[in-house]
Amino acid sequence: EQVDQTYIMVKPDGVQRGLVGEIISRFEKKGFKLTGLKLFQCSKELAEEHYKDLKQKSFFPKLIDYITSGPVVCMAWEGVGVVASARKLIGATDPLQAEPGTIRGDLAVQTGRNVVHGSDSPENGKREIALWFKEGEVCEWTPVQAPWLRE
Ligand code: YYY
Ligand code: MG
Repeated sequence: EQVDQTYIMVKPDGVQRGLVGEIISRFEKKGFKLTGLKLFQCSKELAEEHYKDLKQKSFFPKLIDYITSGPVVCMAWEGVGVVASARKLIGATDPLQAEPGTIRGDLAVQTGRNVVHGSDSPENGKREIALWFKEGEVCEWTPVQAPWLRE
């Protein structure tokens, strides 16, 4: 099968609330491979580029203020089906609609403070990883557990 990459980001509220370890754990325990990880204070320009498809939305200025309000944790994750699976692990955009057991369903209460981002397509996964990580910041490696996760 096709191996995909997704960009996952703990938003500033997740960092401030001490949820970084908990959120990383969800993807780690599932069995996906971490290939990039850093704490990072992003610029307004980078936040606007990341969310460029939402530029016309009324909430866009508030969204940019939120994302730039403190450090975020940037992650690249790899695996078969990782993009769609990560979206399921994250849950619905509105945390009150997100199922219990999902990150947003368990850890958040409002759309404007929904603790985590996940790419919505393999194409956007690649685009967002290239946007948030510099050359050499993403590692290719083979976890020892690989043969115990997939036949
Ligand atoms: O992919 P996802 O994060 O679940 O939602 P998007 O529709 O891509 O919106 C990105 C981001 O924008 C969302 O996580 C919170 C914020 N937002 C908002 O503040 N108000 C809305 N009505 C919709 C989205
Ligand atoms: Mg989105």
